[in-house]
Amino acid sequence: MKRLLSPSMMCADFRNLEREVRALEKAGSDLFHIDVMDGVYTPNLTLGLQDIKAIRSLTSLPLDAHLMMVNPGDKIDWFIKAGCDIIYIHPKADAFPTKTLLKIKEAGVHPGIAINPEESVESVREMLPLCDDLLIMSVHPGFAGQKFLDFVEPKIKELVKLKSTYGYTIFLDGNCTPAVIEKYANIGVDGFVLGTSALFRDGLSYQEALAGLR
Ligand code: S6P
Ligand code: MG
Repeated sequence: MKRLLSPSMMCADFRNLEREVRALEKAGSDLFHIDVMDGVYTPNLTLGLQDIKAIRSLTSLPLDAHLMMVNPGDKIDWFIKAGCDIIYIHPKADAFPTKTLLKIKEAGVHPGIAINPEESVESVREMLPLCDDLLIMSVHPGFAGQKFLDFVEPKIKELVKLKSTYGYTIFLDGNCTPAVIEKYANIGVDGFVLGTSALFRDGLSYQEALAGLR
């Protein structure tokens, strides 16, 4: 099965966004991961609507927006209109997460949830039938360059087992090194967010890095 590779755009060189998007697309990216942090839900402030619109204007590849913000339901129309193809919310940041997921679906966009390291399968069970995509966090949301939290492994395996029941696609986000990608692709994870651990690092071109990860 093809591994889906999604560069994390917060790690890209924003001095020349157009060059980055074109180079990543040419190198074989499958989609673009866009981390939206509001400085309230997360101890960091990153990309926003203007960045999404700029990236949207540069590529027709799918955009997956990872909303790390409080009350995403209130603002979901913004992200739908900006042209996102997958929208992940953090369920605990939303008063009515299932309402938001249904709204995303109704708009013809793929709904997804991001599951933090300390959140169990049970805590999101009701949402699984409503999701097209799951983003399993292997670090705490907020920063690139963190260490992989090994205790998430049993949860990843449990959610992989439930794939045939619910039909979702699973992405892993956080410290996805080449070794992590190899290991979890073999277990059944479909896609990986690529940050400083596998793609945005010195020594390898995007072309070489992505070819290696395939
Ligand atoms: C973290 C964020 C992620 C990071 C990505 C960075 O809050 O959701 O998408 O951008 O994990 O990757 P790396 O390889 O630097 O950990
Ligand atoms: Mg992310």
